[in-house]
Amino acid sequence: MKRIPFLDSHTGGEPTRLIVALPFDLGTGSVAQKLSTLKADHDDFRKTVLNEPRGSDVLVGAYLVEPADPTCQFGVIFFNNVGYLGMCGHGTIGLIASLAYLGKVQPGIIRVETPVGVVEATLHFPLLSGEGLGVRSEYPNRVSVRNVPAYRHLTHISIEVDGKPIHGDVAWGGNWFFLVHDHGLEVNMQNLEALTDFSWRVREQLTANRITGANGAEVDHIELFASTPEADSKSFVLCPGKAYDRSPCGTGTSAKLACLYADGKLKENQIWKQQSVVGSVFEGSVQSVGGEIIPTITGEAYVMAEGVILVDERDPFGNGI
Ligand code: PYC
Repeated sequence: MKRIPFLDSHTGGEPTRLIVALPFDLGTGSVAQKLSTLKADHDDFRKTVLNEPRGSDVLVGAYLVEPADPTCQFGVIFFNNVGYLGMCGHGTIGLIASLAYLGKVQPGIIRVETPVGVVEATLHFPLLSGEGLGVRSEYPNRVSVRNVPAYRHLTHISIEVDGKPIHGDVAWGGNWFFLVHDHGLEVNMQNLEALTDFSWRVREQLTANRITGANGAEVDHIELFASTPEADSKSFVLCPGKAYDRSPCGTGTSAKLACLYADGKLKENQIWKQQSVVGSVFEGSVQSVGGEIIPTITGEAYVMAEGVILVDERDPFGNGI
């Protein structure tokens, strides 16, 4: 029987399953090189950790790995039910809150190497809870993530879905996104099936029309926006494995902020509140540094389960379905 400890958290409703100690060696290269080794030699482990019957399509995984960049304390590789992510905003917030729960980090700045670059997390000092009673929360869980540079790659691209034209921008926020406003759908929990179905067809149209990110990269996240009285914008984000993001999506919000800044609709350091379809909110802002747009996303994560994955060698579905 193989035993693999894990820690689950959620960030605005979106789960992150953290594996602190991988049961195999990934060598000494960069985190991007470690990701190549994972893809080539250990993809079964991703399915073991995340896929049914043990996991579900909604789970996002995080492997804690050694960074190669000497300025970083940690490296991380995020993954989902169908593959790997470049970066993950909700996942980084979940990672840092989980490390705080484990006593591995203190409030302050924590640099993390990802396959697409270094991100800088700030673990905030815990808020006083209990209205002036002076009771400190158990572990700090509010985290700001200064992401990799975000940018808009293509503007106002027209595609047809169900015979109707819609428009969107292709933007990078650590993953590739297609951001749509004129979809005509209500963004709420009662409409999840229609939102999922529509977003999937948008993705198929992007593929059919060869609309890609830089260097032919697949645009595998679809973001539909709507207005809300509770934030600056509300969004539905469809992830590559057809699960929707319960959080406002950190990399998706980063892509959105880059587009807003490019359109002159967001100033440097102006706070933008992005709400998810489940109602959770991230705060975001951008800074322009040397011609690059650097988004920062803030949110809270809560640890919610710790346990041990058991892999029984006799189990035909022990490594996932
Ligand atoms: O928060 O960046 C994010 C994210 C990507 C996929 C799911 N969540």
